[in-house]
Amino acid sequence: MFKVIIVGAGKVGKTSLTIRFAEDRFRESYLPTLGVDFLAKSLTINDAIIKLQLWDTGGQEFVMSLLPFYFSGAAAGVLVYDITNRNSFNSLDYWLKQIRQNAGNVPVVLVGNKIDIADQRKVSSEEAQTFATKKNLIYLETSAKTGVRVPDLFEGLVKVIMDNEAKKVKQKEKADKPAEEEDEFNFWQKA
Ligand SMILES: Nc1nc2c(ncn2[C@@H]2O[C@H](COP(=O)(O)OP(=O)(O)OP(=O)(O)O)[C@@H](O)[C@H]2O)c(=O)[nH]1
Ligand SMILES: [Mg+2]
Repeated sequence: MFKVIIVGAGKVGKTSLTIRFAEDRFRESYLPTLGVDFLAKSLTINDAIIKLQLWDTGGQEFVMSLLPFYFSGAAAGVLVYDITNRNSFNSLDYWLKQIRQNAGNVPVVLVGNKIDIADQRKVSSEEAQTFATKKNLIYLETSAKTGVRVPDLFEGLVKVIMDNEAKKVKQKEKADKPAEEEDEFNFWQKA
């Protein structure tokens, strides 16, 4: 089971993406998340059953101060902005910093949501992709309303988590080995 934090400014569609993925439905009315909501969903990838525990956090300013505590222990982050809302894109640095400070160097997927209303777009795909590349994030655009690319988002996320976990195991193996070699090196230096 992997903990995933869903983060970003208020009203960008974090809850909507989570509900679309977990229950395949959509709500037009806006109900701000006051803290954190939890949803779990299992996925089958390469015959393995992976359970994602989704921590859907509230993005409104008065909720923000409570959040960092909830970020620790996450295996990955989903950083959401609204392609029709420039401010939500401008606040990405703030949110990324919160993730890095409290969850560490976990894989993060940047999501530009609401592409069903791309006629009101305020942030180009190119600009978002450039930001993502610079910050070492994966970028994709979704609509929680129509459901477009929502399965891709979470399936991709699981793959990224699995790759990262495998990398961690490898790094640990590597870290264990040079320690012995280092001892040997010190021994010869001393001698
Ligand atoms: N057109 C469109 N509207 C969306 C989409 N996703 C969410 N919305 C609407 O945007 C509003 C905010 O959605 P939420 O999912 O509650 O946003 P949130 O990021 O969870 O907001 P906070 O909990 O306050 O941080 C709601 O009215 C949704 O119906 C989308 O893909 N397209
Ligand atoms: Mg919400």
